[in-house]
Amino acid sequence: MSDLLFKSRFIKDLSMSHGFDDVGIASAREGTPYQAEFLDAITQKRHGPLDYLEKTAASRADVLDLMPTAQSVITVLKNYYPGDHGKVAEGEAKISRYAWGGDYHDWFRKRLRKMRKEIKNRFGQDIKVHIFNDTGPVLERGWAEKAGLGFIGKSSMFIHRDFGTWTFLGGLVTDLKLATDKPFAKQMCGSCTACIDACPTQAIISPQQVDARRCLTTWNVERPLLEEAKQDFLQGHGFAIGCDICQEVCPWNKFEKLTSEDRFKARPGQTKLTSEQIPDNLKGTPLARVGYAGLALNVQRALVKKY
Ligand code: B12
Ligand code: SF4
Ligand code: SF4
Repeated sequence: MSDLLFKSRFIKDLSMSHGFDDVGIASAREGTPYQAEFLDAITQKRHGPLDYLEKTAASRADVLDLMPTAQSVITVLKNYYPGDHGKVAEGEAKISRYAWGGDYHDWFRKRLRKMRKEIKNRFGQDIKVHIFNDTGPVLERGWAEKAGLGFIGKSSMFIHRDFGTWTFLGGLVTDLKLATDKPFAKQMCGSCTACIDACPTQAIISPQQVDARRCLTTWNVERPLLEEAKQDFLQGHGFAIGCDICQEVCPWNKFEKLTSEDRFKARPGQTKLTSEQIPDNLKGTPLARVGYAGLALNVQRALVKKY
């Protein structure tokens, strides 16, 4: 086995031993995937109120801006699918499945930090390793595609062959040179347009392009207290936190598998909300980010009757 292949094998085994469901490696030296598309989205202000995307655009658009000596981008993925909402009663608003259990950022951070330590112990303390999961300035879906893990669907969700769309992404940028995987070459939506047709706010403006100004998640997770969150077209869609509609209709989720991780499984009282039932303790859950004031507004807005 070549030296590069040996190192890659070590890192992949390490990832799986930490509980990730898949891992792939891409070269950091051959350009950042979807750089032009990302910059177009920013120029057109499709990020709306998510100003952090614009502030960190240089690094998102070019991983070498984040780490000039980077050689490899390792992407890990975790299936979080926790089940179905079941019957939704009058007065109940749904919570998106990503938020049914404990916060995923802590889960990823803990494992990625351990991996960083183990990589340095094995290959040298001077090796640079930058960990990322959601909040880092890295175009995670593009890197996952380049690492051969799957493809970006028309919904702009990253789709894994076995787990569909219900996955969290994260990984490591490093200056360690590694054997890379073949990028996933094919976009496998075919003629399907189910997500575009089902999106209640017409946020998927064309294949692979979500306008964050129209996506429910922007307003009911990231910016519930802003004046714009009151806009008419955002009301009455049944989700108080996030939105799963473009994923629920995706045929790639037909064979969804329940998550193997207890932390992401449904906790009592955390799959649906009513105005009277907002959990007492939000700590350590994705609901904490929204806060009590946001949650109360979101429930009301999700349940607005239009006609
Ligand atoms: C900002 C953000 C949001 C914003 C904006 C989303 C958006 N489309 O930009 C909002 C708040 C709306 C959001 C919503 C959700 N998000 Co979000 N979000 C992010 C974040 C932090 C940055 C994404 C980003 O860079 N957006 C900028 C746009 C331009 O990039 P993009 O949408 O990823 O588009 C890529 C491709 O589509 C492609 N592209 C763009 N235009 C075009 C055009 C053509 C022609 C082509 C071919 C390609 C192409 O290039 C882009 C760059 O790779 C990432 C984490 C990260 N660091 O990557 C999580 C992330 C993408 N989100 C995630 C999740 C789970 C969600 C939700 C499902 C949450 C929910 N249930 O409510 C929804 C899904 C909405 C949707 N259909 O995308 C996961 C996705 C996992 C997966 N399997 O895909 C991520 C990766 C977080 C994580 N670490 O797991 N999110
Ligand atoms: S998460 Fe909901 S609002 Fe956002 S693009 Fe998907 S279906 Fe549309
Ligand atoms: S619903 Fe259809 S078009 Fe949308 S991502 Fe899934 S397969 Fe692709």
